[in-house]
Amino acid sequence: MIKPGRFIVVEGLEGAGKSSAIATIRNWLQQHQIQVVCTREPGGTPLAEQLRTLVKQIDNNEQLAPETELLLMYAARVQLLTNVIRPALSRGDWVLADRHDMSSRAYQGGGRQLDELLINNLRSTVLGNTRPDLTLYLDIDPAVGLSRAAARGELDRIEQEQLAFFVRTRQKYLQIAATEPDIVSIDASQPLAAVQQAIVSALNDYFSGQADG
Ligand code: Z5A
Repeated sequence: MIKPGRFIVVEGLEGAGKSSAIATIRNWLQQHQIQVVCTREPGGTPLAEQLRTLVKQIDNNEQLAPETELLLMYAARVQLLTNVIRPALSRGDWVLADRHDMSSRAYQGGGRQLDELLINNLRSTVLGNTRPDLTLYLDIDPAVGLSRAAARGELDRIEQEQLAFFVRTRQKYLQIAATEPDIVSIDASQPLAAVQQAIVSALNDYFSGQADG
C-alpha cells in the first residue's frame, strides 16, 4: 500500500520569508528521503500561471473587482488541486505549497473584507476533503515585511495596497491561526537562523514517526 503523501503549506505576508522557509523544508524532506512536489499560488499549472499574471498585473484602464480577484484565486486553486496536488498526494508524494487557501481567507476575507459566507462556499466546493496536514504561518509586522519586499524592486498590484489592507490581512491570519490546530505560527521577525530552527522543530514535532518508514 502506498503511504499517503502529506500536504505542507507555508503562509504569511509578503516579505515574511516564505522562500527561505521553503528551502529549509525541502532540505528537511531531502534528509528524510521524501519525494516532494513544490507548488505556488496563485499558479502552478499553465492556466493557473496565466491567472497569476492577471491578478498581479497593474491595469490602469480597468480596476479588478474584489470578487473577481477572489474567483480568480479559486479558479487557479482548483486547477492546481485537480492537476497537481491531488495526483501527487495519491502517488504518496508530499506536497510543499507556497501559499494556499489560508491566503484567500486572509487577503480576500481580511484585507478586502469580502463576505465570509461567499468564501466558505467557494472553499467547500473547491477544496473538498483535500486539506493541509500542517500549515506554517510566518508572522511578520506588515511594515517590516513590505520593506523587505520593496527592497527587491517594483511592487505588483496587490503589493501596492495601503498599509491598512495588510494590517487587516495579518489580523485575519492571526485570528485563523489562533483557532485551528494544524496551523503553527512562527515569529518571522527573528533572525533567519532562529526562524529556520523554529521551522525544523515544528516539522519534527508534527511529523515525528511519520516521515520515515
Ligand atoms: N494572494 C491573495 O491575495 N490571495 C490568495 O489566495 C493567494 C495569493 C494564493 C502572490 O504574490 C500575491 O497574491 C500575494 C498574495 C496574493 N500578494 N501580495 N501582496 P507572490 O507569490 O509574488 O508574493 P509573496 O508570496 O508575497 O512572495 P514574497 O514577497 O516573495 O514573500 P516571501 O517569499 O515571504 O519573501 P522572501 O523572498 O522569502 O523574503 C523577502 C526578503 O526578506 C528576502 O530578501 C529575504 O532574504 C529577506 N528575509 C527573509 N527572512 C528574513 C529574516 N528572518 N530576517 C531578515 N530578512 C529576511
